[in-house]
Amino acid sequence: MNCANSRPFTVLVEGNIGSGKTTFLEHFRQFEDITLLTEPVEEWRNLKGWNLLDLMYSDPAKWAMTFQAYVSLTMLEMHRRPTSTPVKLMERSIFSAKYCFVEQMKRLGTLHPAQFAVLDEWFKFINTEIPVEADLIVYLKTTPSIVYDRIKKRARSEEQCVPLSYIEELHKLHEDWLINRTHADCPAPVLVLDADLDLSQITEEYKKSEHQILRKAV
Ligand code: DCP
Repeated sequence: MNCANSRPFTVLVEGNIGSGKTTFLEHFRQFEDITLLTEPVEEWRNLKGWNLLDLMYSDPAKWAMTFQAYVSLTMLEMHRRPTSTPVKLMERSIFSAKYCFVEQMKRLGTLHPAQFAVLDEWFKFINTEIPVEADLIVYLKTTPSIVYDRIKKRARSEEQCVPLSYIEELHKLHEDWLINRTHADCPAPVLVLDADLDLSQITEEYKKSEHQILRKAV
């Protein structure tokens, strides 16, 4: 099906670090007529040979701004990427960058208020001037201690220094944004899934979202 003239039904997949966003997207690879845009972590790990993710975790005060500026650019590129399918599934968004990660870094003081102000102006400009479409947010809700264990197990080298408290605060920011709705402009309705379940049970949970996501593709 070619949707060159109509915009795709756009789903943003959100949740804490290690909540299974990539696994969720992979579940939808079996279906036709759906574009999967996984998060560009590999681009963040290799920008002209520089590992920005590693620099950010190694020296946050120095590199958080650079990292988030690049994340915003790569997320915006994904939001704006043309697709020929009627459904587009995206891992994360410019919104979680702003409401969760940049907010967290401001609160921790790793972003100087002046750096935060610059990023905030970028977000405001994007929000008002550049169309960023979202029709549904799938929130993979988790318990911080569970994702903390997963992060330790998957052993992505850059994340080994991340403490449980960081994951707990990020969890609260996701909850504030997607459940408590503390920001006026939540961009789409939110479908909450239990992402604490382990791999043997999670497929059944993912299936609960198929109807809402695929309704435009079938
Ligand atoms: N990150 C960040 N700021 C952002 C987005 C991500 O600091 N705006 C960091 C947090 C992680 C890494 O990038 O160290 C990737 O985090 P994600 O939660 O986006 O992706 P995961 O790979 O953890 O997703 P999942 O395990 O749910 O598939």
